[in-house]
Amino acid sequence: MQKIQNFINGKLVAPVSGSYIDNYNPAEGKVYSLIPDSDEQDVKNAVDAAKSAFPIWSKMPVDERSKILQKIADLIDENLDRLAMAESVDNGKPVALAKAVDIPRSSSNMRFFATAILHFSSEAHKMDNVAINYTNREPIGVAGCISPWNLPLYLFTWKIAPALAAGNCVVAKPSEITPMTAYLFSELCINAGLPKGVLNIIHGLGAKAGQAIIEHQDIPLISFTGGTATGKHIAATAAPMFKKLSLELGGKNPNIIFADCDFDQALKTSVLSSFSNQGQICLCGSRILVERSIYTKFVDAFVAKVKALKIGDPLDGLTKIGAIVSEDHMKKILSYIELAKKEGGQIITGGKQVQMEERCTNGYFIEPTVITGLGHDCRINQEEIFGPVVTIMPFDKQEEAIEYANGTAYGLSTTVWTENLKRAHNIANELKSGIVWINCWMVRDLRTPFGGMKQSGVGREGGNEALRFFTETKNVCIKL
Ligand code: TXE
Repeated sequence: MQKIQNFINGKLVAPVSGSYIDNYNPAEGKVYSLIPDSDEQDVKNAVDAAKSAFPIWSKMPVDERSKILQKIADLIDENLDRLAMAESVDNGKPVALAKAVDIPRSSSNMRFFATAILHFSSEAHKMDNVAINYTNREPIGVAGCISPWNLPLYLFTWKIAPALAAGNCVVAKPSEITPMTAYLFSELCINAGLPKGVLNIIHGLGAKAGQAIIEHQDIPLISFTGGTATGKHIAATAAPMFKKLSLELGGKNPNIIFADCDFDQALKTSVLSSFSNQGQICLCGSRILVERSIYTKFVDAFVAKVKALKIGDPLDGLTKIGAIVSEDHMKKILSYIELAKKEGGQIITGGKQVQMEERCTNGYFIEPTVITGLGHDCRINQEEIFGPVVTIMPFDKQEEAIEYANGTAYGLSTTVWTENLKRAHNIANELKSGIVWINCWMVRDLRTPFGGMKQSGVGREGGNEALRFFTETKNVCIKL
């Protein structure tokens, strides 16, 4: 049985305790590798290594840092098939999706920040002939980066790339549910010549290894992506320690479809925004709001397309709906489907666990599920399910659609389908979400601010937002 290793001080090492946790292959429903059950001693060793490496890395000429990070991006590209396979086996997502999205975006993340740092500038402010001010943005020290299981390498690199590019060293912890690609990434870092201690990867449980990172006094900033409840817990630990925090949390994203939309585009993209990655993307549009005059037409056409989605072995190139990431998460999603029935919803397609055959007989599979007949205030339309489950509701007026869209504790993303440009601008202005897509979904420019309002998070990632998060700002004022 393969034993994944921690990456500390440039070496792949066993956990100090010598104990390991089972790592499941969700398509087969069985243990296929072991991951370190790391604790605070492993975290201490990682922080010590990062602190020793910081003077070298933070003072290294930025184009040298950039070259090493670009080399890592090149190695990700060269290992596309191996990394995509590993991601699919570990997470349950279709290998075609990992190959088309997860892994290419991981190398883009590295390459984007490796080059962005070369153009990262700051400001000067001249006070007539009295004084000149200039703003320094300096690397901070050891950054703690904690990432979730839904887009494992994609979100792992989305955090560590700007942290490293800005000159920090990193102690990172991927999710214990999907550790494999971060482990393979360690090997690429060694091959790329990343100096020892610059990046350290600790595997293990959130409440143990993760908590030890949050609590460590020599980690002054934390970048976290995960559930809202966990984000709240992390903030409660980190805030009294005056740590700088970036929290990318959950969502309950509305997908608003007006009668004047490009119907075929809205229909096609809504299937993707509902069920891509088995609906396990915080940006998925899980609440579909349709203008009443096209409601029946949309529901009928949408259900027909959903029924045609191939649920299958994630390693089959034709599979569109793969396995749910874990048995626990599958049970959570199924419990929400039962709740939907209790709340008076109609399951108009899907709603059940899929009994697969052959290799996947014991895997975790759920039919893509569409629910109608629910009000906007019920739990199903208020709580994040994070699976292949969407609701569809009609609306009559634009104001109603906006009220429903803004009517949850979350505010991550909204998608709007309309060919009326004036309406598009007006509704974008009214929506309480950090990201608004008009006539598209998941179109991503890495320079743009990424993140949510309300309980979807604190702060923004992406472009200069990320580089400013991972640097300390100092104003120097010199008398003329
Ligand atoms: O989160 P968890 P999950 C959200 C998504 C969903 C969730 C899915 O909407 O709600 O994340 O990820 C570690 N101290 N987003 O269920 O449990 C844990 O080990 C320190 C939003 O995995 O919060 C894992 O590595 N760490 C996002 C990580 O936190 C702790 C995009 C996340 O775990 C910890 C993607 C602790 N006490 C998913 N407890 C966005 N908005 O961009 C757990 N962890």
